[in-house]
Amino acid sequence: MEQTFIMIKPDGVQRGLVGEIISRFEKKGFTLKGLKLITVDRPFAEKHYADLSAKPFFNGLVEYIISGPVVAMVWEGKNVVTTGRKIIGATNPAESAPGTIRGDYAIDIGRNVIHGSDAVESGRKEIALWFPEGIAEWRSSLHPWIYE
Ligand code: DAT
Ligand code: MG
Repeated sequence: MEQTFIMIKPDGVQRGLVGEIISRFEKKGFTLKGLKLITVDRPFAEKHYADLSAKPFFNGLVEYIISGPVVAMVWEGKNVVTTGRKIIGATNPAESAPGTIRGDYAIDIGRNVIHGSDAVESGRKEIALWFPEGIAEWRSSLHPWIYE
């Protein structure tokens, strides 16, 4: 089954949005396969955002991600990468639809509360980076009530 890496950024943790965000993925029917609160250092954050290293906002982005603990998660389910991005909303909260996490809880692009993998392959890479210890092996007993 498809997996994605979801991270609640330091602003989401500080603002007490952890429960609300987890709840949205849970209620949708996705399965939580990995979860930890972790503060990462600069080299780690630079690795996570390596694809953006040439961007003018890269340093500010890295500063933001290392500014406090984040909640790193792995979520699993059919089309979870694409659907997860829809639940999160557009990168710039000014353009995120109401009802999405960024649309409901964020204003500035540099404080947009949450990260989600943009493709299955980048998800695989991000899960390997953030969960080198591996993730839980379990299957929800709700499976037949969520999938036909
Ligand atoms: P996303 O997080 O929606 O996948 P991204 O991968 O393009 O977006 O960028 C990663 C983060 O970098 C994004 O969540 C916020 C920040 N960012 C992106 N574009 C930006 C910009 N033009 N100005 C400031 N920060 C930006
Ligand atoms: Mg991205």
